[in-house]
Amino acid sequence: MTITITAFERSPDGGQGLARDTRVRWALEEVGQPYGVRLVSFRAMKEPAHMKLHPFGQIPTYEEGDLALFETGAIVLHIAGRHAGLLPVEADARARATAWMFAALNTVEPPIVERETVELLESDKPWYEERLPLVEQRVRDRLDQLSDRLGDADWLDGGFSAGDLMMVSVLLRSRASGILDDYPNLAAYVARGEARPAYGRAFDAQLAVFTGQPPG
Ligand SMILES: N[C@@H](CCC(=O)N[C@@H](CS)C(=O)NCC(=O)O)C(=O)O
Repeated sequence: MTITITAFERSPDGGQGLARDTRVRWALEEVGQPYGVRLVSFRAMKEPAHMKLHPFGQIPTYEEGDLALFETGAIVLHIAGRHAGLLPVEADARARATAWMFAALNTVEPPIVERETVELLESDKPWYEERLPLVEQRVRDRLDQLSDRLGDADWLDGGFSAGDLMMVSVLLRSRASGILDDYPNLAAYVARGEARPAYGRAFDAQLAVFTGQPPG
């Protein structure tokens, strides 16, 4: 069955892998599933045809036959459930890997996105100077805990899983702030994720949208 995802026609990060379609591309590359991409403009994302697929007018979406999905957690979980390679077979290990997916999206990503939002949208506000360190501390609190848990392991729970795919994707969003550099084991963990050939293919494909050049 053909898989089609949506992605930004012009990603605000210049195709540096931060738009969330990268996670979906990465998951599809890990399990060896080909996919097509429909590019959408910011205007088209808020028009009825796209809103029918995504109630919040965002990317990415995922279509496969009659199935249409939104939310990267649901999409990656769906891919990981259908194809071998992203979730352990053993039931308890599978449940733990799934827990790490949720931890990435519900516990680690929110403070990272909150900090980004303050930096991008509130820098001209009178509260900015006071607020930024507060939200930055919330990111550090989570990274302290995650760093302690990861220790010197390669991945969060045994072998690489969808939990790591999601956690690495989320941590990548904090790299531009410089915060990740203060956590050498997390920076190395992210680098291990980026070194995976599947990640490289996903990154190149997303960058190619921006540059207009075929993936190298
Ligand atoms: N929780 C959603 C977040 C989706 C999201 O924020 N997408 C961004 C791109 S990375 C977007 O479409 N932003 C444009 C907008 O919200 O108008 C997910 O994980 O899929």
